[in-house]
Amino acid sequence: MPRCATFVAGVALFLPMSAPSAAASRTYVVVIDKMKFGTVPPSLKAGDAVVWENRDMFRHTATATDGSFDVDLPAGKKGKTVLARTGTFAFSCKYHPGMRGVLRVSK
Ligand SMILES: [Cu+2]
Repeated sequence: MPRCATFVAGVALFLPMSAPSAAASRTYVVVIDKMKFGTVPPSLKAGDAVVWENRDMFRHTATATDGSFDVDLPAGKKGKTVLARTGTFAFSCKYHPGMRGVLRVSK
């Protein structure tokens, strides 16, 4: 079956790992595919976690501009960032500066 590359490139999966609850922290997956970060979850809260899933054949990183996180992501691997603080965190890949995004973390 043909795969639509354009569609796949933009996909991010939002997968709460536990049952919905106002207080529970959640884990979201941001897929990196075809040299792009997927869509970042829109309503992150302090205490949530982001799992970065690198589906590319290239090594990437998820590196915060302010140094608050720096996740190494070898080809095909995942890495996790726990969002301890509220704020707006720009991030990019060390190796591919055109790959970038922003995490907005609220209370
Ligand atoms: Cu990269």
